[in-house]
Amino acid sequence: MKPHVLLAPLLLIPTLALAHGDQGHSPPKRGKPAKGLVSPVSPKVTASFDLVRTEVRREGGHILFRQEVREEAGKLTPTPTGQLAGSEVFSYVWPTSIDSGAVGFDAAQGILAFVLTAHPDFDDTPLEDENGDGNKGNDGNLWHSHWVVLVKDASCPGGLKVRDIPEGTRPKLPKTWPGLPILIDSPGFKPALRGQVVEVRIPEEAAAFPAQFNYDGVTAALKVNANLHDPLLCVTGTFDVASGDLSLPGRVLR
Ligand SMILES: [Ca+2]
Ligand SMILES: [Ca+2]
Ligand SMILES: [Ca+2]
Repeated sequence: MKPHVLLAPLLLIPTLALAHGDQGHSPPKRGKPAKGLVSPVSPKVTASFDLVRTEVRREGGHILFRQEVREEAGKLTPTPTGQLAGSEVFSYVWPTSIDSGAVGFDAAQGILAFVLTAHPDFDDTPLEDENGDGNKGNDGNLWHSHWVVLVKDASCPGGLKVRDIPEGTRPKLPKTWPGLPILIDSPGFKPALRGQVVEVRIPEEAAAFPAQFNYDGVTAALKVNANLHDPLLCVTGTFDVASGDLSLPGRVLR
């Protein structure tokens, strides 16, 4: 069944870019320091992508990335198309002010985002067997984690893409880079999606996390280019944005 969802283009990308350039200097959101980003129920948004709370927290040697949605976290995944080209990806996204160098890419490559994705038409976790059947290449439909570097691209419907690796170049890549020609990492952190909650715990030592950073919460759809080249993976639109304006107002809680 084709999901009935509302997708909005990322019209406020300049704000996002500005927030990134000004990383670490935004004041905490007044009045809500202990709760992360609280966002309104959005009846027009599919319940499983309707963000009501987003937070990042330091907890017992881990960084907890957490989102609460209206209900049925993780329920909706893309309709399979049977091929990689033109296939869809659904995602829970935490864009951050963390430098791309912190997870093993070259420094200053764009907006580093922690992302959970599901996409039934391909597998990009060649080191992980998420469904436990002995085959590491057949479980892209199950929610799994990535780091991605997002940059602007006017040819994408949502105005953003996962940064491409131009042919003939050899950028710095994390050890768990899955081999796609884009700045994506498949670090294997196991997510939990149940009820209203989407969460992942990342060991502090798994990345060079700064003492403090900014974040936002986004639920979004992406699409693999029908021609399988640059831009390979476009953001096509958002379901919901925690801050409402992609200004990355979140501060890490403890
Ligand atoms: Ca909402
Ligand atoms: Ca896999
Ligand atoms: Ca498998």
